[in-house]
Amino acid sequence: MKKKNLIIIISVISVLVIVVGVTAFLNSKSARLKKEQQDSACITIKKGGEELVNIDMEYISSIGETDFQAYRDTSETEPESHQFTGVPLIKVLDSLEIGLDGVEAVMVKALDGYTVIFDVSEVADEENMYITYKIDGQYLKNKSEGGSGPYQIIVRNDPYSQRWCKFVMEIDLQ
Ligand SMILES: Nc1nc2c(c(=O)[nH]1)N[C@H]1C(S)=C(S)[C@@H](COP(=O)(O)O)O[C@H]1N2
Ligand SMILES: [Mo]
Repeated sequence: MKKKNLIIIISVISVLVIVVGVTAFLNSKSARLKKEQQDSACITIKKGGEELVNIDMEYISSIGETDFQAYRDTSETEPESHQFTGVPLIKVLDSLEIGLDGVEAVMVKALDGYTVIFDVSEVADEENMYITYKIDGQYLKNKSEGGSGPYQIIVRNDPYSQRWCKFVMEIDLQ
């Protein structure tokens, strides 16, 4: 082989190796950033409008996550069965030692201003209302990524999923 050809081949291979390396580096960086974003996503718990505590994904999942099945119905899709992962809201409140004495309603507020009011009896039912963060084993994406997360309140007894509050930021006991 001519020396010139060899130089060309080596140059091409070097460029490819660099491109692959840089891409892998950028991907791992964005995956790490994404994981950090996910981990630091918080929900504020309030009582009568006053902030009690801020909880993150690590705390919520440590309470004891469960998988459950529910039918998701959106404006664009027919009802479909999915497996969700989350923690019953009542368990989160119990673990924070936040009692429901004197509480009548629970107001859930989202990033986009959407607000859903639940009767306290809906919250007390452990198999009904969940703070959810995974669908079919994948973390719920943020609003900006076209998802319904990082947290979504899922109410299994609501067959139309209208009250499944997406992008949950705040839960206020009233
Ligand atoms: N934060 C938030 N949650 C929401 C909504 C919304 O606009 N914002 N829409 C509700 C309605 S009306 C329905 S039908 C379901 C599914 O809405 P989608 O079709 O917009 O996903 O989410 C519910 N939860
Ligand atoms: Mo809707």
